[in-house]
Amino acid sequence: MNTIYRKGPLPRYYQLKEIMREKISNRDWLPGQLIPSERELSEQYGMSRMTARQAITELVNEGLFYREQGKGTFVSRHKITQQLLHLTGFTEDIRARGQRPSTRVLSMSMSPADEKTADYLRIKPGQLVFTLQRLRLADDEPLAIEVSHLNFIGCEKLLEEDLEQHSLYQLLETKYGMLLLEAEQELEAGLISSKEAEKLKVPIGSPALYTRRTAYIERNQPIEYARSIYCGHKYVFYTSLKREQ
Ligand code: 16G
Repeated sequence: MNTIYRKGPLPRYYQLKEIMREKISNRDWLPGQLIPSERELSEQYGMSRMTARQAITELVNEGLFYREQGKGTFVSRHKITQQLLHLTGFTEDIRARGQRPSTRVLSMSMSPADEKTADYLRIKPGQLVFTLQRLRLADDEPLAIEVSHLNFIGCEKLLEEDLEQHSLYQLLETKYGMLLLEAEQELEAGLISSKEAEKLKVPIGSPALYTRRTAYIERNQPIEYARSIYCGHKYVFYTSLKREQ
C-alpha cells in the first residue's frame, strides 16, 4: 500500500499511518532516521498538513516515532528492556543491549533525607544521605532521570567520585565493598512534566514510567533508595512469572 485512496471508508490520516508503519517494518525507514516533514508528506500524498500531522502525532503517541525540538521527527529505536529478575544497574542493562551507556550528573550532595527516603532507608528523617541526580543516556539518547539516595558509613566519599565515568553499582561493589544482595522495585505509569521533558528531549505529556527501587546489601539493610523517570516509549520492564504449584 503506497497510495492514498480518496474514496472508500478509511480516513486519509489512517491510510498515511499505515503507509508509514509499513516503511518502518520493511526497513525503508531505519531506527533513528529523520522522517519527511509534515509539508513533504502532505505534498507527496496529496493531503492537508493537518492530516499529515495527525498521522505523525498518533505514531509519536504509539512510540514508533519521537520528536526532537527544532530538529524534526525520527523513527524510534527498539525499546530497551530491563529484566526484573536480576539486580542490575543501568550501565550493565545498556551494555547488555550492545549500546553505549553514558551519564550526566545533574547534582550531587549530602542532603537531609525527607520522610519518605528516611522510611525506605530505615533512618531518621533529616539524616544526611548522599544524593545523586543523573541523566542516563544510551547511544547519546536520553532515557531516564534518576535520583539516588545512599546511606552507608563513609558514603560522603562518593562526592569525590567521577560518576560520569563510573557506574555507581560497580564503584559500590569494587571500591566500597558494598555487595548488593537484592532490591525491591515499584513501577507506576505517569506523564513527563515540563521540567523533565527538556532534559529527556521529549514532548511534555509523553508517557513516563516512574520507578522506585530500594537496594539492600543484607536483608533488612537498605543502602540505596532511588526514584527514576523513564521515557515510557523507549523502555520495557520484563518479568517472567511462575505459577505456584
Ligand atoms: C538503575 C537503578 C538505580 C541504580 C542504577 C545504577 C532502576 C529503576 N534503577 O538505573 O537505582 O542507581 O541502576 O546504575 O533500575 P549504574 O551502576 O550504571 O550507576
